[in-house]
Amino acid sequence: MSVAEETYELLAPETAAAYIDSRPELAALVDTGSLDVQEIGDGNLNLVFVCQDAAGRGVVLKQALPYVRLIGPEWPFTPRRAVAEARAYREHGRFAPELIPALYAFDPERYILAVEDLSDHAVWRTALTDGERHEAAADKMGRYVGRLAFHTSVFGVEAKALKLLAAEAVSPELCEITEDLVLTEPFSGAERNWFQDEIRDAAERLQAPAVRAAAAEAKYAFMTRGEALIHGDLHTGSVMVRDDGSTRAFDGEFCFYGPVGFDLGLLWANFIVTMARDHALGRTEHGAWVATLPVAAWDGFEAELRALWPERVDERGFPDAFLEGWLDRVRRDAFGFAAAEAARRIVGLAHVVDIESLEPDARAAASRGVIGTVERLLLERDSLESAEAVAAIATEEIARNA
Ligand code: SR1
Ligand code: MG
Repeated sequence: MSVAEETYELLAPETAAAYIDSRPELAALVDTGSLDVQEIGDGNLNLVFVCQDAAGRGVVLKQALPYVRLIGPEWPFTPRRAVAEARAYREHGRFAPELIPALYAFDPERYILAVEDLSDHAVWRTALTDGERHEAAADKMGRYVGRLAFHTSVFGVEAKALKLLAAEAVSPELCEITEDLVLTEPFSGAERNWFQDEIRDAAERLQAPAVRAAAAEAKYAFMTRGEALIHGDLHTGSVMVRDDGSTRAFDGEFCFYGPVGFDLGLLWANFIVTMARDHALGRTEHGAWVATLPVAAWDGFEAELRALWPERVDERGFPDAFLEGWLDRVRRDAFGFAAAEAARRIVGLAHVVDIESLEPDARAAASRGVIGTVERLLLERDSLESAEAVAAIATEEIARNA
């Protein structure tokens, strides 16, 4: 069935209780007689209902719309992305249950996921934008990537079984969004790109031949390197944080077998835009702390991977000497992906509040700083030897463009 032909009933706040009652595995979670339902979907794609009863028990219902919410029904989009998100929670839940929300149920006919209510958490992007610090979050998200890099790859899964899992998880429409919006359009121009007039010169530098060639290399890696079942959209708006250190990656609808460096690169890019915001607002101390996050995420990733490495299923085929080169290549990939993600947050379709909520002059300066960082990450990637380079370059470029 084509996307356009798919019809299914959309949830509304007034129908959520009846829906929960109709599913025995959900009915026990909340008292639908006293249910308060709020639609809070503020992302680009889906409906999200927080359903809480008078005793404070809750469940979140997330339903994929048959179109891109950010644009409207004129951009039809497969709701089967909910199938991918259920897969992410199920697979990643095997080895990282404390780092994602619990999946209570999945309804493949109406594309509804019922997941743990994380209302006592905040979206990490919001927390960072507000100048908050969550000390453990970057390390934990790095460890999450380390675990999925091991447990869903040739390191943790027998080779034939892995090929079948990867075949089941192909997700062409979701990948196409990333290939277009993140890895192509910031570097080639597109009608749906938008940015302040004041930064047109900087935006146009992203289309310089050497920059385009480097971005193309990142796109090629994304399209050809099916290493592990990655999250696929691990920006700071896809992470929930709580003051006690609880950190959860959610919104796994872009998961597919792709390059491990993509998840790390998205984290890095979104730290870069927060650094630019902090500089624009004169939040020196917070900015200095955010500058430590790229290394924290990388170190968490590397520590987790190294700890799991002795358990690999094919020790004969992947000797210890292989690991160092593999880590170097993942880090190099991540520089390219971070650059592409940062670029699209400035000139592409989907911008971020970190930058957009700044006053015009500050926004332009912050945007220029991010673009300068993008150029250097892409053009200097072969000489960058550690994750420290991300914040070092961003610090220089943000200050230089202020
Ligand atoms: C049209 S979808 C735009 C973006 O929203 C999602 O969160 C992904 O990041 C995607 O690229
Ligand atoms: Mg999302």
